[in-house]
Amino acid sequence: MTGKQPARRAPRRSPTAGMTLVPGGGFLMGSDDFYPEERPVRRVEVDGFWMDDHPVTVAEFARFAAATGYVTVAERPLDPAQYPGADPALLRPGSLVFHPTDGPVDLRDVTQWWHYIPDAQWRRPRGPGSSIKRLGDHPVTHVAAEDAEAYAAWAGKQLPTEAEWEFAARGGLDGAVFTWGSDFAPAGTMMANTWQGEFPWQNLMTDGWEGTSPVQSFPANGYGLFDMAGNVWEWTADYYTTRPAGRAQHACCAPRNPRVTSAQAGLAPGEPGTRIPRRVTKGGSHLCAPNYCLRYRPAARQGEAVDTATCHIGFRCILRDTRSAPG
Ligand SMILES: [Ca+2]
Ligand SMILES: [Ca+2]
Ligand SMILES: [Cu+2]
Repeated sequence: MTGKQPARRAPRRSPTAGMTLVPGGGFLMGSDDFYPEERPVRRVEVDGFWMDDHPVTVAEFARFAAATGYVTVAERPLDPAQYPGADPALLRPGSLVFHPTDGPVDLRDVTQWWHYIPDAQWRRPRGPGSSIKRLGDHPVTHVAAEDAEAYAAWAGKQLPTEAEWEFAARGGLDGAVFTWGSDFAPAGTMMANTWQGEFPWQNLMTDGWEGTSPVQSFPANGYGLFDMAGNVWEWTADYYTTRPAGRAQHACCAPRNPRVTSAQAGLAPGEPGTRIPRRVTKGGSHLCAPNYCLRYRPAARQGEAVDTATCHIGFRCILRDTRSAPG
């Protein structure tokens, strides 16, 4: 019943067009100034790699789906055994879609703005009746971690670790709050697609976009990477733990290429849905607002259940271990 899984392709030997070289090096990972899960700031080293300069777009994902017949997690029938007591007729494939509320609400209850919409998927990002006709150059959304992995394997690429993603997002600006520096809007210029106004009801769209935006609508960072802040959250290869990768610190040396590969580490004891491991997502999205979620920063991180798909999570790929010299 699950989708055809495309064969894993041998990793490419050379980057594709639209990839940019991220030189390896050491950096300060995390932040002590915002949310607890980002702490502490610690020195981490990563090897160099090539990275897609934009999140995978709807058009790019459509080529993958057409070539392979791949069926995303959000399109697959739900297994009634996983939902004891639920009316099987209601177990329709779907995904989470954001709807603004009519006015200010208690921000602790996310079900006021997140709705499970049957038949919502990457081709219908706002649910039945919506389409991707004008969204070809927007990031693909409604993809679970497994979908991102399947695309990466088909492309002969990999998903970045959290450390690789954060190093790339910083663009060489060690310790800066944002991917472009420390001012949110330098000289009044909006640098990323986030949410301006009071979340979740007042979307002022000072940046020009209500939902996702075409990739590369905002300036690139120091490594030539677009949309590392905002637009869509991006899946990484690491499982989520509140003890982030590279946190174990030894006086002698910074951890090199740290990663969290144990799904067990991604389980959150005592929280609902604990049987589903979580992966780290990075970069924040068009739904991140200062009054709720100031996460359009390279240090920010969020744990998402691996089978979760929403209208604000996408991904991009990297390529490690190529011998090809930078052009
Ligand atoms: Ca916006
Ligand atoms: Ca992003
Ligand atoms: Cu957010």
